Amino acid sequence: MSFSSQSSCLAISGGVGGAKLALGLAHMLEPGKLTITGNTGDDFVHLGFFISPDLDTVMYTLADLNNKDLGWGQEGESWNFLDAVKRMGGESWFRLGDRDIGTHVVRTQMLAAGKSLSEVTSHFCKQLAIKHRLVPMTDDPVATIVHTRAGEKLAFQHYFVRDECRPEVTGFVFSGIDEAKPAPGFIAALVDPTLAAVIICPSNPFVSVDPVLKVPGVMDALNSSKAAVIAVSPIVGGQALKGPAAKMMAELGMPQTALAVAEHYATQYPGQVHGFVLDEQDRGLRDEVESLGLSTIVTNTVMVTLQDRMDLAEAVLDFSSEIT
Ligand code: FO1
Repeated sequence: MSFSSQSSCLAISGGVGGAKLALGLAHMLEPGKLTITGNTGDDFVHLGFFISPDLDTVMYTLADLNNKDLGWGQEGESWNFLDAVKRMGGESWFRLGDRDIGTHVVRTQMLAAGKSLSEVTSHFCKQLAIKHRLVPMTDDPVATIVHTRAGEKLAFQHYFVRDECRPEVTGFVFSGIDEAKPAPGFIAALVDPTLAAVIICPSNPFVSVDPVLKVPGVMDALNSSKAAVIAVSPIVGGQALKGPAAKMMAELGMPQTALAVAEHYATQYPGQVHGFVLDEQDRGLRDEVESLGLSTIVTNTVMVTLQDRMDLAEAVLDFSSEIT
């Protein structure tokens, strides 16, 4: 069954992996029918700039400005600012490209002038002629803190970029989440009566998806919705497609498998996630995932080309129509 043109879809995305599927969905759905909610737990202030890496990765991807080699930042970057900072003895571990800094300067100015992160993101999308809605999970400050075996509590970008994910993790805290409210565009998408599919993109379940789903009010809204909630595994053949998800799983004492990702969603959000998408390489896990109570499809989830992104988007949307 194919996804009805009257229905709407909400995608939940972290950075690079999530943005690939978000782009596929943007090619398959009319602008009014897709909202993409980005994780903001990775956001931080660095060198005086307010940086929102996951929103920017999705935004640059939708505008076809993304750096295809790095996965984050803009295509055709130069690094004069960073070199100058380094020369003056400043912090250069977080690589801010000259073009990318334009985004951070304007965002920082607009936030200081009293605009919300939602307003800034919507303004940027207009400037870049992005037709689909991209919204933060919240306009309130939420910061992912990584707890480590050595006892340190690291701000996310210190763990991820500065320390290159080396510290062994023991858990994650989303500081500020209890006081956070879903951003207006996020809640509007959740309560939209035409919402038929919520797609959890193949992003890191612990540090990209959990912060979004744990914003107070999100689970209640999902509970009241008739939409099919479908997660796409970011683990394929025992490896993370990008980033430290598999390493984190090992350190948290979990098997490094797509099945363990499905278990994570099934136990963290009982009854709330209805479907799971496995890659062809993990076909053998299908029965075990289904025994968790999740309907399952097996398809190619490794997105190399634009066609791969669109094919996966189509498969996931069709799957959502079958399980509602
Ligand atoms: N990731 C890196 O691995 N190294 C960097 O120097 C880096 C800089 C950077 C600058 C702007 C931006 O929007 C993202 C950037 N990222 C960098 C990516 C980012 O830290 C992560 O991909 C996400 O936070 C995880 O989704």
